[in-house]
Amino acid sequence: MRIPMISTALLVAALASPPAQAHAFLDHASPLVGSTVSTAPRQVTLSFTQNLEPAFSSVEVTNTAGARVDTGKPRISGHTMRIGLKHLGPGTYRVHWRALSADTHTTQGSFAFHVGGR
Ligand SMILES: [Cu+2]
Repeated sequence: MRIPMISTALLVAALASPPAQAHAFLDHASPLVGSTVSTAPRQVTLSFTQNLEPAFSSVEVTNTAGARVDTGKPRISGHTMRIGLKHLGPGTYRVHWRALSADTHTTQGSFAFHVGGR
């Protein structure tokens, strides 16, 4: 049976190959991606899969009208990026992030979270 043997060889090769080069992807966030929180958060924290280059990584938080609701410059340390928030009323907010990782690759993305009403 030659075909099963080839398949097994390919599988072993795939398992043995080094991991794909890792860019800085969003690993997790607070508030959680897509979540509804009852209390307005004071900041957004983003954790990435790689360390970030502070000078070329950024985050903005906007309301549904597109106005910024963050307090300005993010604080970046290692693989974590944080930004303060203005007082948020109930509503939907979007976090837009851009990350340059140590391997010089840029990634970007956005997600929403919701602040619930009373
Ligand atoms: Cu990369």
